[in-house]
Amino acid sequence: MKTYRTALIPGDGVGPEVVEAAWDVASQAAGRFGFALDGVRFPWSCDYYLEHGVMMPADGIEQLRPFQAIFLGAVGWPARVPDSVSLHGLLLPIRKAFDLYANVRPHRLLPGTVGPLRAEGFDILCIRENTEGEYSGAGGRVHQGTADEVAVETSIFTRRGIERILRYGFEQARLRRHRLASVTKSNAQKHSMVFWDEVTEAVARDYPDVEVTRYHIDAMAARFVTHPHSLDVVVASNLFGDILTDLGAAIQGGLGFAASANLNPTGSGPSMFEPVHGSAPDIAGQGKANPIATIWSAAMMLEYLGEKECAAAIFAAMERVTAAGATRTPDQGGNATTADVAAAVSEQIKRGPA
Ligand code: GGG
Repeated sequence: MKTYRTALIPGDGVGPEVVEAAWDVASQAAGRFGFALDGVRFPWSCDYYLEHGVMMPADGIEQLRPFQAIFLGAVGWPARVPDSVSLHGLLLPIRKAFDLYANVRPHRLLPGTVGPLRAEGFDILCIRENTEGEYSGAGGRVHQGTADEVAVETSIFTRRGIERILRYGFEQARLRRHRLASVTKSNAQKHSMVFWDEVTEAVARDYPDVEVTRYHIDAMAARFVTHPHSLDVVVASNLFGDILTDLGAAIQGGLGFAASANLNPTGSGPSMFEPVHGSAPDIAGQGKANPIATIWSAAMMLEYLGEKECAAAIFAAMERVTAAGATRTPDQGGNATTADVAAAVSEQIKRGPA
Protein backbone atom coordinates (compact mmCIF):
# COMPACT_ATOMS: atom_id res chain seq x y z
CA MET A 1 0.00 0.00 0.00
CA LYS A 2 1.23 3.47 -0.78
CA THR A 3 2.46 4.97 2.49
CA TYR A 4 3.47 8.54 3.25
CA ARG A 5 6.06 8.99 6.00
CA THR A 6 5.25 12.07 8.02
CA ALA A 7 7.09 13.62 10.95
CA LEU A 8 4.67 14.64 13.70
CA ILE A 9 5.76 17.39 16.05
CA PRO A 10 2.83 17.87 18.44
CA GLY A 11 4.80 20.51 20.41
CA ASP A 12 3.32 22.42 23.32
CA GLY A 13 0.04 23.20 25.03
CA VAL A 14 -2.95 22.18 22.93
CA GLY A 15 -0.61 21.06 20.13
CA PRO A 16 -0.64 17.36 21.09
CA GLU A 17 -4.45 17.30 21.41
CA VAL A 18 -5.17 18.87 18.05
CA VAL A 19 -2.45 16.90 16.27
CA GLU A 20 -3.72 13.54 17.58
CA ALA A 21 -7.32 14.46 16.70
CA ALA A 22 -6.43 15.59 13.18
CA TRP A 23 -4.05 12.68 12.67
CA ASP A 24 -6.87 10.23 13.51
CA VAL A 25 -9.11 11.91 10.93
CA ALA A 26 -6.38 11.94 8.28
CA SER A 27 -5.30 8.34 8.91
CA GLN A 28 -8.86 7.00 8.77
CA ALA A 29 -9.54 8.98 5.62
CA ALA A 30 -6.32 7.69 4.06
CA GLY A 31 -7.44 4.12 4.70
CA ARG A 32 -10.69 4.77 2.86
CA PHE A 33 -8.80 6.15 -0.12
CA GLY A 34 -6.37 3.24 -0.36
CA PHE A 35 -3.20 4.65 1.14
CA ALA A 36 -1.61 4.88 4.57
CA LEU A 37 0.03 7.54 6.73
CA ASP A 38 3.02 6.52 8.78
CA GLY A 39 3.49 9.16 11.45
CA VAL A 40 6.72 9.26 13.44
CA ARG A 41 6.40 11.40 16.56
CA PHE A 42 9.10 13.79 17.75
CA PRO A 43 8.85 15.13 21.32
CA TRP A 44 10.47 18.48 20.53
CA SER A 45 8.80 21.13 22.65
CA CYS A 46 9.31 23.39 25.65
CA ASP A 47 9.30 20.30 27.90
CA TYR A 48 12.08 18.88 25.74
CA TYR A 49 13.95 22.18 26.16
CA LEU A 50 13.65 22.06 29.95
CA GLU A 51 15.13 18.57 29.93
CA HIS A 52 17.81 18.97 27.23
CA GLY A 53 18.51 22.70 26.98
CA VAL A 54 17.52 22.76 23.28
CA MET A 55 14.16 22.73 21.49
CA MET A 56 15.39 19.99 19.17
CA PRO A 57 18.63 18.03 18.94
CA ALA A 58 21.59 19.32 16.93
CA ASP A 59 20.80 16.85 14.14
CA GLY A 60 17.04 17.59 14.29
CA ILE A 61 16.89 18.97 10.77
CA GLU A 62 18.71 15.90 9.43
CA GLN A 63 16.23 13.66 11.28
CA LEU A 64 13.35 15.45 9.55
CA ARG A 65 14.87 15.57 6.07
CA PRO A 66 13.82 12.06 4.88
CA PHE A 67 10.12 12.64 5.61
CA GLN A 68 7.60 13.54 2.94
CA ALA A 69 5.91 16.09 5.17
CA ILE A 70 6.01 17.55 8.67
CA PHE A 71 2.81 17.98 10.68
CA LEU A 72 3.18 20.38 13.58
CA GLY A 73 0.85 21.36 16.42
CA ALA A 74 1.96 24.42 18.35
CA VAL A 75 5.16 25.84 19.75
CA GLY A 76 5.53 27.91 22.91
CA TRP A 77 4.82 27.93 26.62
CA PRO A 78 5.98 31.36 27.74
CA ALA A 79 5.63 30.68 31.47
CA ARG A 80 8.27 27.96 31.10
CA VAL A 81 10.47 29.03 28.18
CA PRO A 82 10.67 32.51 26.61
CA ASP A 83 8.75 32.58 23.32
CA SER A 84 11.80 33.95 21.52
CA VAL A 85 13.72 30.82 22.54
CA SER A 86 11.03 28.33 21.55
CA LEU A 87 10.19 30.00 18.23
CA HIS A 88 13.82 30.47 17.19
CA GLY A 89 14.68 26.99 18.48
CA LEU A 90 12.13 24.96 16.55
CA LEU A 91 9.61 26.55 14.19
CA LEU A 92 11.80 29.15 12.47
CA PRO A 93 14.83 26.85 11.96
CA ILE A 94 12.61 24.23 10.27
CA ARG A 95 11.12 26.85 7.94
CA LYS A 96 14.57 28.16 7.08
CA ALA A 97 16.41 24.83 6.79
CA PHE A 98 13.92 23.41 4.30
CA ASP A 99 13.45 26.76 2.59
CA LEU A 100 9.69 26.70 3.25
CA TYR A 101 9.35 30.14 1.82
CA ALA A 102 5.62 30.20 1.10
CA ASN A 103 3.39 30.23 4.15
CA VAL A 104 -0.08 29.76 2.72
CA ARG A 105 -3.04 30.65 4.92
CA PRO A 106 -6.63 30.51 3.62
CA HIS A 107 -9.30 32.65 5.26
CA ARG A 108 -12.91 31.94 4.49
CA LEU A 109 -16.00 31.16 6.49
CA LEU A 110 -16.91 27.52 6.88
CA PRO A 111 -20.63 26.75 6.52
CA GLY A 112 -22.54 27.36 9.73
CA THR A 113 -19.91 29.68 11.15
CA VAL A 114 -20.42 33.38 11.65
CA GLY A 115 -17.43 35.61 12.07
CA PRO A 116 -17.58 38.84 14.07
CA LEU A 117 -18.09 40.89 10.89
CA ARG A 118 -21.31 39.06 10.00
CA ALA A 119 -19.95 39.20 6.44
CA GLU A 120 -20.39 36.21 4.18
CA GLY A 121 -18.60 34.93 1.16
CA PHE A 122 -15.10 36.37 1.50
CA ASP A 123 -12.27 34.13 0.37
CA ILE A 124 -8.76 35.41 1.02
CA LEU A 125 -5.56 33.50 0.42
CA CYS A 126 -2.76 35.05 2.44
CA ILE A 127 0.74 34.23 1.32
CA ARG A 128 3.32 35.14 3.90
CA GLU A 129 7.03 35.26 3.09
CA ASN A 130 8.40 32.73 5.53
CA THR A 131 12.18 32.62 5.55
CA GLU A 132 13.55 36.15 5.78
CA GLY A 133 12.32 39.72 6.36
CA GLU A 134 11.66 40.76 9.91
CA TYR A 135 12.13 37.22 11.31
CA SER A 136 15.66 36.75 10.01
CA GLY A 137 17.06 36.72 13.51
CA ALA A 138 19.84 39.14 12.53
CA GLY A 139 20.83 41.61 15.19
CA GLY A 140 22.14 41.83 18.68
CA ARG A 141 22.27 43.65 21.99
CA VAL A 142 25.09 45.53 23.62
CA HIS A 143 25.59 47.08 27.06
CA GLN A 144 22.97 44.72 28.41
CA GLY A 145 21.43 45.68 31.71
CA THR A 146 22.85 49.20 31.63
CA ALA A 147 21.22 52.52 30.87
CA ASP A 148 23.14 52.53 27.56
CA GLU A 149 21.66 49.26 26.37
CA VAL A 150 20.97 49.02 22.63
CA ALA A 151 19.09 46.36 20.68
CA VAL A 152 19.25 46.08 16.89
CA GLU A 153 16.97 43.76 14.91
CA THR A 154 17.72 43.85 11.21
CA SER A 155 15.13 42.87 8.63
CA ILE A 156 16.69 41.12 5.67
CA PHE A 157 14.98 41.36 2.29
CA THR A 158 16.60 39.83 -0.77
CA ARG A 159 15.59 40.19 -4.40
CA ARG A 160 15.45 36.40 -4.66
CA GLY A 161 13.25 36.12 -1.55
CA ILE A 162 10.81 38.84 -2.58
CA GLU A 163 10.62 37.75 -6.18
CA ARG A 164 9.89 34.10 -5.46
CA ILE A 165 7.13 34.80 -2.93
CA LEU A 166 5.48 37.22 -5.33
CA ARG A 167 5.73 34.75 -8.21
CA TYR A 168 4.12 32.13 -5.99
CA GLY A 169 1.36 34.62 -5.19
CA PHE A 170 0.80 35.51 -8.84
CA GLU A 171 0.57 31.82 -9.77
CA GLN A 172 -2.05 31.32 -7.04
CA ALA A 173 -3.95 34.39 -8.24
CA ARG A 174 -4.09 32.81 -11.71
CA LEU A 175 -5.79 29.78 -10.19
CA ARG A 176 -8.29 32.01 -8.40
CA ARG A 177 -9.81 35.42 -9.17
CA HIS A 178 -6.77 37.02 -10.82
CA ARG A 179 -6.27 39.67 -8.15
CA LEU A 180 -3.19 40.19 -6.02
CA ALA A 181 -2.64 42.63 -3.17
CA SER A 182 0.96 43.34 -2.22
CA VAL A 183 1.37 44.61 1.34
CA THR A 184 4.21 46.86 2.47
CA LYS A 185 4.84 50.00 4.48
CA SER A 186 6.88 51.72 1.83
CA ASN A 187 5.95 55.22 2.91
CA ALA A 188 7.73 54.70 6.23
CA GLN A 189 10.26 51.97 5.45
CA LYS A 190 12.07 53.59 2.59
CA HIS A 191 14.66 50.89 1.88
CA SER A 192 13.26 47.38 2.21
CA MET A 193 9.65 48.15 1.39
CA VAL A 194 10.40 50.41 -1.54
CA PHE A 195 12.57 47.54 -2.80
CA TRP A 196 9.57 45.19 -2.33
CA ASP A 197 7.35 47.56 -4.34
CA GLU A 198 9.90 47.71 -7.14
CA VAL A 199 10.14 43.93 -7.32
CA THR A 200 6.33 43.72 -7.31
CA GLU A 201 6.20 46.04 -10.29
CA ALA A 202 8.83 44.01 -12.16
CA VAL A 203 7.23 40.61 -11.47
CA ALA A 204 3.76 41.96 -12.31
CA ARG A 205 4.90 42.54 -15.90
CA ASP A 206 5.02 38.75 -16.32
CA TYR A 207 1.41 38.46 -15.15
CA PRO A 208 -0.60 41.00 -17.16
CA ASP A 209 -3.75 38.95 -16.53
CA VAL A 210 -3.52 39.56 -12.76
CA GLU A 211 -4.71 42.86 -11.32
CA VAL A 212 -2.20 44.13 -8.76
CA THR A 213 -2.94 46.59 -5.98
CA ARG A 214 -0.41 47.84 -3.46
CA TYR A 215 -1.50 48.52 0.10
CA HIS A 216 0.21 49.70 3.23
CA ILE A 217 -0.13 47.26 6.08
CA ASP A 218 -2.22 49.63 8.19
CA ALA A 219 -4.70 50.20 5.36
CA MET A 220 -4.76 46.47 4.65
CA ALA A 221 -5.57 45.70 8.30
CA ALA A 222 -8.57 48.01 8.02
CA ARG A 223 -9.57 46.49 4.65
CA PHE A 224 -9.65 42.99 6.16
CA VAL A 225 -12.42 44.30 8.42
CA THR A 226 -14.26 46.69 6.13
CA HIS A 227 -13.95 45.08 2.67
CA PRO A 228 -12.84 41.44 3.03
CA HIS A 229 -14.73 40.51 -0.16
CA SER A 230 -12.50 42.78 -2.20
CA LEU A 231 -9.45 40.62 -1.46
CA ASP A 232 -8.24 37.56 -3.32
CA VAL A 233 -4.53 36.74 -2.94
CA VAL A 234 -2.65 38.83 -0.39
CA VAL A 235 1.16 38.67 -0.34
CA ALA A 236 3.03 40.06 2.63
CA SER A 237 6.35 39.93 4.43
CA ASN A 238 6.99 37.58 7.35
CA LEU A 239 5.87 39.97 10.10
CA PHE A 240 3.04 41.64 8.21
CA GLY A 241 1.78 38.24 7.04
CA ASP A 242 1.94 36.88 10.58
CA ILE A 243 -0.17 39.73 11.91
CA LEU A 244 -2.64 39.83 9.02
CA THR A 245 -3.33 36.11 9.27
CA ASP A 246 -4.35 36.37 12.91
CA LEU A 247 -6.75 39.06 11.76
CA GLY A 248 -7.82 36.71 8.95
CA ALA A 249 -8.44 34.02 11.55
CA ALA A 250 -10.48 36.43 13.65
CA ILE A 251 -12.80 37.36 10.79
CA GLN A 252 -13.34 33.71 9.91
CA GLY A 253 -14.58 33.07 13.43
CA GLY A 254 -11.43 32.50 15.45
CA LEU A 255 -7.98 30.99 15.48
CA GLY A 256 -9.54 27.56 15.75
CA PHE A 257 -10.40 27.77 12.05
CA ALA A 258 -7.14 29.07 10.57
CA ALA A 259 -5.04 26.50 8.72
CA SER A 260 -1.62 26.83 7.13
CA ALA A 261 0.96 25.20 4.91
CA ASN A 262 4.64 26.11 4.95
CA LEU A 263 5.68 25.14 1.44
CA ASN A 264 8.87 24.68 -0.44
CA PRO A 265 7.29 24.81 -3.90
CA THR A 266 10.39 23.20 -5.46
CA GLY A 267 9.81 20.07 -3.35
CA SER A 268 13.49 19.89 -2.36
CA GLY A 269 12.61 19.23 1.30
CA PRO A 270 9.58 18.26 3.35
CA SER A 271 6.92 20.95 3.59
CA MET A 272 5.28 21.59 6.95
CA PHE A 273 1.61 21.91 7.87
CA GLU A 274 0.31 23.48 11.07
CA PRO A 275 -2.66 25.38 12.44
CA VAL A 276 -2.03 29.12 12.63
CA HIS A 277 -2.89 29.16 16.33
CA GLY A 278 -0.35 28.78 19.07
CA SER A 279 -0.25 26.52 22.11
CA ALA A 280 -3.05 28.16 24.20
CA PRO A 281 -1.59 26.98 27.55
CA ASP A 282 -4.71 28.20 29.40
CA ILE A 283 -6.82 25.41 27.93
CA ALA A 284 -4.11 22.79 27.38
CA GLY A 285 -4.98 19.24 28.35
CA GLN A 286 -8.69 19.98 28.78
CA GLY A 287 -9.97 18.69 25.45
CA LYS A 288 -11.39 22.13 24.67
CA ALA A 289 -9.22 23.09 21.70
CA ASN A 290 -10.95 23.41 18.34
CA PRO A 291 -9.25 20.88 16.02
CA ILE A 292 -10.75 22.27 12.77
CA ALA A 293 -7.68 24.39 11.91
CA THR A 294 -5.47 21.33 12.33
CA ILE A 295 -7.81 19.04 10.38
CA TRP A 296 -7.92 21.64 7.60
CA SER A 297 -4.08 21.75 7.70
CA ALA A 298 -4.03 17.96 7.38
CA ALA A 299 -6.26 18.23 4.30
CA MET A 300 -3.81 20.77 2.86
CA MET A 301 -1.00 18.30 3.52
CA LEU A 302 -2.77 15.49 1.70
CA GLU A 303 -3.54 17.76 -1.22
CA TYR A 304 0.14 18.71 -1.39
CA LEU A 305 1.09 15.01 -1.28
CA GLY A 306 -1.14 14.48 -4.32
CA GLU A 307 -4.06 12.82 -2.51
CA LYS A 308 -6.54 15.38 -3.79
CA GLU A 309 -9.66 13.22 -3.51
CA CYS A 310 -8.94 12.35 0.09
CA ALA A 311 -8.17 15.98 0.91
CA ALA A 312 -11.44 17.07 -0.68
CA ALA A 313 -13.35 14.40 1.27
CA ILE A 314 -11.88 15.60 4.57
CA PHE A 315 -12.68 19.18 3.70
CA ALA A 316 -16.25 18.37 2.69
CA ALA A 317 -16.77 16.30 5.85
CA MET A 318 -15.42 19.14 7.97
CA GLU A 319 -17.84 21.52 6.26
CA ARG A 320 -20.77 19.20 6.93
CA VAL A 321 -19.85 19.12 10.61
CA THR A 322 -19.62 22.91 10.91
CA ALA A 323 -22.81 23.34 8.89
CA ALA A 324 -24.76 20.96 11.15
CA GLY A 325 -23.53 22.92 14.18
CA ALA A 326 -24.23 20.10 16.64
CA THR A 327 -20.58 19.42 17.45
CA ARG A 328 -18.83 22.61 18.46
CA THR A 329 -15.98 23.25 20.84
CA PRO A 330 -16.36 25.95 23.54
CA ASP A 331 -14.70 28.67 21.40
CA GLN A 332 -17.73 28.30 19.12
CA GLY A 333 -20.25 28.25 21.93
CA GLY A 334 -20.58 24.48 22.17
CA ASN A 335 -19.49 21.89 24.68
CA ALA A 336 -18.02 19.25 22.40
CA THR A 337 -14.46 18.11 23.00
CA THR A 338 -11.57 18.15 20.58
CA ALA A 339 -12.01 14.40 20.12
CA ASP A 340 -15.81 14.76 19.59
CA VAL A 341 -15.23 17.16 16.66
CA ALA A 342 -12.62 14.85 15.14
CA ALA A 343 -14.96 11.86 15.54
CA ALA A 344 -17.79 13.80 13.88
CA VAL A 345 -15.56 14.62 10.90
CA SER A 346 -14.43 10.99 10.62
CA GLU A 347 -18.05 9.86 10.76
CA GLN A 348 -18.92 12.24 7.92
CA ILE A 349 -16.03 10.91 5.85
CA LYS A 350 -17.33 7.38 6.41
CA ARG A 351 -20.87 8.37 5.38
CA GLY A 352 -19.81 10.44 2.40
CA PRO A 353 -21.92 13.21 0.88
CA ALA A 354 -25.70 12.88 1.38
N1 GGG B 1 0.94 26.37 15.28
C1 GGG B 1 1.90 27.32 15.09
C2 GGG B 1 2.42 27.99 16.32
O1 GGG B 1 2.65 27.40 17.34
N2 GGG B 1 2.58 29.28 16.22
C3 GGG B 1 3.10 30.06 17.27
C4 GGG B 1 3.76 31.29 16.77
O2 GGG B 1 4.00 32.19 17.53
N3 GGG B 1 4.07 31.35 15.50
C5 GGG B 1 4.72 32.42 14.91
C6 GGG B 1 4.92 32.17 13.47
O3 GGG B 1 4.11 31.47 12.85
O4 GGG B 1 5.87 32.69 12.91
